[in-house]
Amino acid sequence: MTAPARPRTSEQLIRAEEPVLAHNYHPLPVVVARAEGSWVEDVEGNRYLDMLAGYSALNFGHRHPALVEAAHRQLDRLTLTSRAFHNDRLAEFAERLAELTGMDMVLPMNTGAEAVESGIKVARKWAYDVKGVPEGRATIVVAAENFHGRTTTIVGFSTDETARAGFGPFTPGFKVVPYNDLAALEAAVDDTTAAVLIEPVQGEAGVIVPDDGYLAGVRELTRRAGCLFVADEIQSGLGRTGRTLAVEHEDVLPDVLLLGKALGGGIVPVSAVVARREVLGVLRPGEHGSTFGGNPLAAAVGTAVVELLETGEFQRRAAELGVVLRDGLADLVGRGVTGFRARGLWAGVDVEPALGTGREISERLMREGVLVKDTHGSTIRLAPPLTITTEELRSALGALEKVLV
Ligand code: IF1
Repeated sequence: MTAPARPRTSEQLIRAEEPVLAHNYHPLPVVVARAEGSWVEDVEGNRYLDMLAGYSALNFGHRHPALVEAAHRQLDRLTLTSRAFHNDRLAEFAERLAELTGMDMVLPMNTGAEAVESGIKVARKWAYDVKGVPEGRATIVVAAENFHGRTTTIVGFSTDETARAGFGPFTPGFKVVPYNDLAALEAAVDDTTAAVLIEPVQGEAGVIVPDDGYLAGVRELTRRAGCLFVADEIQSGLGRTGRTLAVEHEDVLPDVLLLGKALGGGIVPVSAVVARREVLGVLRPGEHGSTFGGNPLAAAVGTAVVELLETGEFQRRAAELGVVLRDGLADLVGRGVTGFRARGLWAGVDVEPALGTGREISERLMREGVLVKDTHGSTIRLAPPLTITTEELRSALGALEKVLV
C-alpha cells in the first residue's frame, strides 16, 4: 500500500486540473479549501473576503448555519424520490415560495438555465393554449446583452459572440431589442408574442440598472399587448438588490418569475419557475419534468432559504450596506473608477482601462485578500454575501482603492 500522498499544494492542484478538466473557465489562481460566512480559505490557509459570492448564489454567506442544519437534517432522512412519488418536503417549499413572491404556482427545477428553458416552454404553451397564437408561431422578445444561461436555445438569443460561436444551429422564435428601450420593445411585440423575457438588472452585462420606469413600462406594455412579462431574477432576486425581488423597486409584479442561485443557499442547485395560475396551469402530467427537480433535499434547503427571506433581514442589510457600497464607490470616481452602477449590495465598477483590465484588477485584489470577478473589459462586479459586515465591506473598498491609486 503506497503511503498516502502529501496533500497537494494549490499550485500542484491547479497543474493537476490542466490535462483532465475542460478549459471552459480561466479561474483566478486561488484554490479554495474551506469557507465560512464572507470568508474563504485556500489550501495554504490564506484567507480572502469573497466579494463575488458565487455570482449571487451565496447571498447568505458560505455555509449559513440554518441552511447547513436543514441540509444535515434532510440528509439523515431522505434525499431523492424522483417525482414519480410525492415527498414530504415539496408542498411546504412550494407554498412558502409562492407566498414570498406573491405568485400562485411553482415549477421546481435545479439550475438557472433549466428554469429559463422551462419558462420559455411554459410561455410558448400558454401562447398556444390561452392566447391563441397559431401552433409553432410563438415568439419571445429578449434584450441585447442578455445573460440567461448556457444551453443551446439560450445562447441562440445571446448577443455575445463568444457565447454563440460554434454552437449553432439555434432555436428559432426569438427577437432581440435594445435593453432599457420601451419604444423598441413596443415595436417588437406583435400578435405572435408569447412573452418578453428580461433581467430586471442585467448582471453579466455589467450590473446594468434600467432607467426608473422601464420595468413599469414593460409591465404596462405586456399587459396591453396580452403577452407575458417574464422576469429572470436568478441573479437579481432573493435579497441582492435590497428587496426580495428586483422588480419591487418599481412595485411591479411580472406574470412569471425565474429564480435560482441563492434559492439553493449555496448548498444544492435549486431553481424554480414561479407564476400566476393561468400560466403554470397549462402544464399537464408528462409534458415537462426533471429527475432532481423538487427533490426533498433541495426542497428542505429551499424552504430554509425562504424562511430566511421571510424575515426581511437580508433585504434590509442589502439596502443599508448598499448605501455604504455606493458611497465608497462614488468616492473612487475620478480616482481610478470611471463609473459604476449599483443596486443594493450589487455593483458593476468600470475601472480606468489604463490602470489595467478587469482581470488584472481582480488579480491585484486577490493579492490584497479580496476575491472579485471581472465581467467585460475593465468592469468588475461586486456582489458580496448579504451577511457581510460594514467593516468587511469597508476593508474591501479600501483594497479596491489601494489597487487603483
Ligand atoms: C457561470 C453572471 C454569467 C444568470 C441569469 C440565468 C443564469 C445566470 C440572470 C443561468 C447564471 C452565472 C453563470 C455562471 C456565472 C454567472 C454569470 F451573470 F452571474 F455573471 F455566466 F454570466 N439567468 N449566471 O446570471 O443560471 O444555469 O448558471 O444556474 O459560471 O456560467 P445557471
